[in-house]
Amino acid sequence: MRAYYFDNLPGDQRLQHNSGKSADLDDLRELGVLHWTIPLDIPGGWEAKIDEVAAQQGYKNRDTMNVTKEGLGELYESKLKSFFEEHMHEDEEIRYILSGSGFFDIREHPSDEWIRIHVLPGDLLVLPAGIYHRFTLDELNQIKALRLFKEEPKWIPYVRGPETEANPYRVNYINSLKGVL
Ligand code: KMT
Ligand code: NI
Repeated sequence: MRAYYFDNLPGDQRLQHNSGKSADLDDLRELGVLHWTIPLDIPGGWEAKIDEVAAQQGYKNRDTMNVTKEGLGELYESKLKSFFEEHMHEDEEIRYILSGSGFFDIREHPSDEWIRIHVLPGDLLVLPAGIYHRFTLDELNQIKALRLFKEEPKWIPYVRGPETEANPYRVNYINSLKGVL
């Protein structure tokens, strides 16, 4: 995992867009974003380690998602488009990267700047409910991720707008940040 501020320049979303200003785990933690590195070749197996974190965090359900042309079929273009539209969820977005790579962009609050997180195999990333974010593949054009869920996934992306500002999960999120500032 490597994180930095997005350069906001137009051009292919799959390129790095590195402004040159880096972000670290503390910056992410202040935004409620959690990260663990669990190498795929860890002794005892990554599955056991994921089970441990899942038990501790209460992640009861999981599935695997393969974001490639083959994996998504006719949904490919529309899925990629909706992943990259700025949105929030009423649940955490929990991803363990099994192969490939990609970029999660998260909005810093209150600056509203994008922080770009490059995820690689072995990264476990948790975005809190209510955070504005988006996702894109990088130039490798493929990522396979384990998705973990606390409950049944209420997997609705709410595109940022006046309604999301009033969404109770968004309001809770913003209030939780005030507690740590
Ligand atoms: C999402 O919801 O944005 C995704 O699942 C992105 C692909 S998983 C790395
Ligand atoms: Ni999302």
